[in-house]
Amino acid sequence: KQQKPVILWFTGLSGAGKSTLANAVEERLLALEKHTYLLDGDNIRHGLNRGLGFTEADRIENIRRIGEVAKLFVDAGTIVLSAFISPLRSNRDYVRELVQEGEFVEIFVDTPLAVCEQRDSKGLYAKARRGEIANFTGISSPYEPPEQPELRVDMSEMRVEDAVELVVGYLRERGYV
Ligand code: GGZ
Repeated sequence: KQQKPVILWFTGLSGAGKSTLANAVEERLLALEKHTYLLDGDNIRHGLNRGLGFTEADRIENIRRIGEVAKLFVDAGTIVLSAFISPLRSNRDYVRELVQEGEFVEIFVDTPLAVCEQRDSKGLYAKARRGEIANFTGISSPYEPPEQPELRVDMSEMRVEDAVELVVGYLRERGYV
């Protein structure tokens, strides 16, 4: 049976838990024998998008290219998981328009800034506060929360396994898995 492709678009602040959740969802989907591909900073910002920084123009180009790549994977029948801050609403909506209705599922990883900053696993928020990193999302660069995401999860209130259940449950109800 042919698999129904979709882009699972995780958006949220640095340290919100996008990559953690996307990786855990991917593991679940692989266990269900689905074809998946995870796009994240490791394989995109260090490769295809090496050279792009964090100015507004560079972020827009970053997300535009990621959207085009995600669309290619959709054409190939894959479940694509994308984990980037993608702070601009218009930018996310642009990607949504690249694919068919129902092929873009926006998942707002809505962990509060205070929690992300408190955790600060990479020390980036501290650096941003000290002015050592310019244009840092949530500190010196905007984050526009989705108005009508298909799903919303706050990783400070929810265990990863429960968030995975929520995402996979959504996909199951709609026949993606
Ligand atoms: C935000 C930055 C910045 C600035 C470096 N602002 O927690 P991380 O480290 O691993 O995730 C962040 C990542 C964000 O890259 P994205 O491609 O997801 O951003 S966007 O969608 O806005 O294009 C963070 C690190 O890169 N990082 N400088 N100034 N995050």
